[in-house]
Amino acid sequence: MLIQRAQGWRIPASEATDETVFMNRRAFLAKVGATAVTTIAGPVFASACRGAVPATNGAAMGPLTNIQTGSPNLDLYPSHRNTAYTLDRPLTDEVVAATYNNFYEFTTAKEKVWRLAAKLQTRPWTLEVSGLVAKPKVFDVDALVRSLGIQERLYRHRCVEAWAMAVPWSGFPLAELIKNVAPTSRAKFVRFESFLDPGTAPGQKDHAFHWPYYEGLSMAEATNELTFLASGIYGHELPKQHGAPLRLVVPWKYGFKSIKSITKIEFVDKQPHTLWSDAVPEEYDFVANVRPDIPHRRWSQASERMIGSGKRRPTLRYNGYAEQVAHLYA
Ligand SMILES: Nc1nc2c(c(=O)[nH]1)N[C@H]1C(S)=C(S)[C@@H](COP(=O)(O)O)O[C@H]1N2
Ligand SMILES: [Mo]
Repeated sequence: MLIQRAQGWRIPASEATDETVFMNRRAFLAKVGATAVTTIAGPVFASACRGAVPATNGAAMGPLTNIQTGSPNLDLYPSHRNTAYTLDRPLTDEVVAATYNNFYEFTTAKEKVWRLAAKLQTRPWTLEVSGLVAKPKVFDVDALVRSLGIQERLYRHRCVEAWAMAVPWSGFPLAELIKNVAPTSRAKFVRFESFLDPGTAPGQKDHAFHWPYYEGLSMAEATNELTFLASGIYGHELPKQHGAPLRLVVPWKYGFKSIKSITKIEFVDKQPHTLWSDAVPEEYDFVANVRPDIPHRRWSQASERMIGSGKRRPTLRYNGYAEQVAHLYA
């Protein structure tokens, strides 16, 4: 029984059959609806959709507008772009990114996440920061975003399943939040936790995983310049399926490290457990750095497939961020 369950939920990690990315543009447009029209006509840059997406509520409006109403922060978007972070590839279509998601709390079916995630109420939302810190605090996420301010960064994203995208995130470095809570010298790792609400998130009834989703980084990783907390994408607040109101972005690691809809951040002295390492330890380790030379147990990691275009590219060591992070693993 247990083994069968395990095999069942391993299947979604296989990228063998994936229709979305092989669908032609016209068919894809028809499927996602008219909201796509303004932004799908080529590589989408945040500047091209400035002001185009209102914060309205609802799945009925489509994948791009699946954003919680009542934002006090609309004036913050779009934010200035930090040009230190450049890409070697076009940005992924916004609609493609918004309709091809991993968010196991809702479903393992990537194309269905955005509709199911519409139920999640992402405002008001509190983030509890605790553990080995001098100044623990429960933040209101909207107030936190306003007080730290936001910038835009273009990052590559590489899922362990070998699909990849390139998107403009809006947010702030995790290091800035960390400064605010003043970790003690005993803090060696950071543990992150997502929400728990099986009534809203049916995937949390699947006991193959221990909910809520939990992840972790070393302090050196957490304070690296690249490590980012995103409140927005494509020049507006995060649609719920991307992990509103606040999600981690760790671009040199496989995507599962980038935990969505964070409720708790805890500073600890020992390496924390993580959801994927606990569920399938032989396939997902704590460090999870993008490495073309280390195959997954069931597939090669030597190349990756860009969602939307379907273009295959060689996987880059540390997802192309060796300059910023290789020293952490020397
Ligand atoms: N809470 C939570 N965070 C999560 C996941 C998840 O299932 N639950 N999936 C991860 C994986 S495997 C990937 S690839 C990215 C996908 O982010 P995106 O849907 O915004 O592209 O989210 C990560 N964060
Ligand atoms: Mo992933």
